[in-house]
Amino acid sequence: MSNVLYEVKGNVGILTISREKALNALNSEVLDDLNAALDAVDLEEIRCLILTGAGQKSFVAGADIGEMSTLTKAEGEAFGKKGNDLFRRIETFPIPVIAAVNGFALGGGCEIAMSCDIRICSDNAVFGQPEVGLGITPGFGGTQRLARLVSPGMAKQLIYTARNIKADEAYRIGLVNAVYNTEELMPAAEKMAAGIAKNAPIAVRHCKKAINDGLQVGMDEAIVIEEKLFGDCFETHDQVEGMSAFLEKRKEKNFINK
Ligand code: DAK
Repeated sequence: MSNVLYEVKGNVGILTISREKALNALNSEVLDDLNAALDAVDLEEIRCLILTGAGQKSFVAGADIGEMSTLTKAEGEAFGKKGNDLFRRIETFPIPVIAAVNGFALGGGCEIAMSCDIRICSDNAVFGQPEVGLGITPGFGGTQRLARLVSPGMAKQLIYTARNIKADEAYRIGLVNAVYNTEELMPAAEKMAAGIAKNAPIAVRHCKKAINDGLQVGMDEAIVIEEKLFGDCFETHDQVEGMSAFLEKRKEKNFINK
């Protein structure tokens, strides 16, 4: 049985990591199931994804410590690559991915949340990179993404001390965009996703690509990336539709993802 549930609501897909007995910890099977779930996303229809964890206690409590405990060097590298490939796939997935963090987001859990475009969380969420306390480094991109998302100094403090932080501190340092009561988290995620899904899909995808790719290079090169993607929009139906709606003072827009 799959450890990942996939539900579609309108143009929004909801991926739920469902391994509640281990607080949704990521073992190889969960990583495979997440990959398979992403394969199943119909990019013609789905315009935004939400990633969350089953239950009200944990988003993802990390990579599976039981599975990792007996790995050889070669197996450790292979496990790291499997996770990194998946997380990079989420990060570069053509449509936005919102992490709805509903509890523990530790180690690999914090790392998978950071590979998403946007993070929001419940007020019982706990974030941290506890790896050095286990004798390892973060292995699914934590050293890189945390330093880019918050600040190098704050990332170093959190990673070196292995200290967990609560939702309010995660909000204060900019790791999450907003904090909600547990019962308000998914409605808020769905509302945000629907707000994204109603916009011109190709334009939204191009924005994701422009931001992601632009952050990898200097400003002169970054601005050229933006120019090209901006230009591409003028070959789309949805650019004509969006601008016509404005000029005709029409509220309803018929974006067709073309
Ligand atoms: N792995 C496996 N099982 C886990 C788990 C995890 N990360 N976290 C929780 N569980 C399991 C527990 O073992 C327990 O199972 P049973 O004993 O019932 O069979 C069940 O979930 C419930 O957990 P607790 O009984 O511990 O629940 P509590 O409420 O008391 O505590 C907790 C919740 C989240 C504070 C605690 O479970 C905890 O500290 N969990 C571990 C958190 C953690 O350290 N996570 C980071 C893992 S390290 C790499 C690739 C990846 C990584 C590194 C390198 N390369 C290959 C280079 C990533 C590393 C990590 O993510």
